[in-house]
Amino acid sequence: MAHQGKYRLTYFNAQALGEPIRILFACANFAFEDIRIANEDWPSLKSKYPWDVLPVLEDGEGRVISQHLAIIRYLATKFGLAGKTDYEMAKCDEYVEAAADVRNELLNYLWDTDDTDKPAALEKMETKILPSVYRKYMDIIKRNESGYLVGNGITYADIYVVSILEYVTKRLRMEPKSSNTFHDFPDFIEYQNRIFNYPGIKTWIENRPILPY
Ligand SMILES: N[C@@H](CCC(=O)N[C@@H](CS)C(=O)NCC(=O)O)C(=O)O
Repeated sequence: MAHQGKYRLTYFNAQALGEPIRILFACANFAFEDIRIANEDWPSLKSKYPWDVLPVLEDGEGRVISQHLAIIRYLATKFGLAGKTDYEMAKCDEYVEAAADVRNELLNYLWDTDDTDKPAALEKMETKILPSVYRKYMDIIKRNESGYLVGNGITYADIYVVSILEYVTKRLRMEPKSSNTFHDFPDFIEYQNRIFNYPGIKTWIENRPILPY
């Protein structure tokens, strides 16, 4: 493996958009440098990155990739975890984009400065959006029979979906008015635990920093 240990992933000391990429490295048993920028250092560093945002991947050969979905797709393709056929690759993308949509809903909620909208938006996340996506992902997994979203083994779609939804639920749980009703999805939790116990991933999950989200 030509680039073993040469990749540098730069993100903040948070799970959020960095964690699916870190878990992907762990799943592929591929060493990487896990750089975490302190929030107070960010303003002076921001302009050094291609789009002024993190995460950013450096490949050890002077090449830099920004945008978290570009990074995770690039690595998943390299690691053979992006689907085996064109169709499987497209389905991985589909399931990943659907989870990214849920994160966008979270951001819409968090960034909404109109306090009168907030309770309804939080309720919508907890009682409509999350239950609906959990159900849809579980239906897909049941139909697929392999226990994974796409094909007959783990792909980056499984990793991205469980990691991003973990982040979204952890972040919502921090809201004082969270009802936490969205945690009653044992099928999804069982699937998430199965992915988190996958060889390579299990060691990462057991040793990763404990962070609020
Ligand atoms: N479209 C980008 C968004 C990345 C993004 O919003 N990163 C946030 C952290 S989650 C960031 O860098 N925030 C610092 C800033 O905007 O100054 C991606 O998908 O990677």
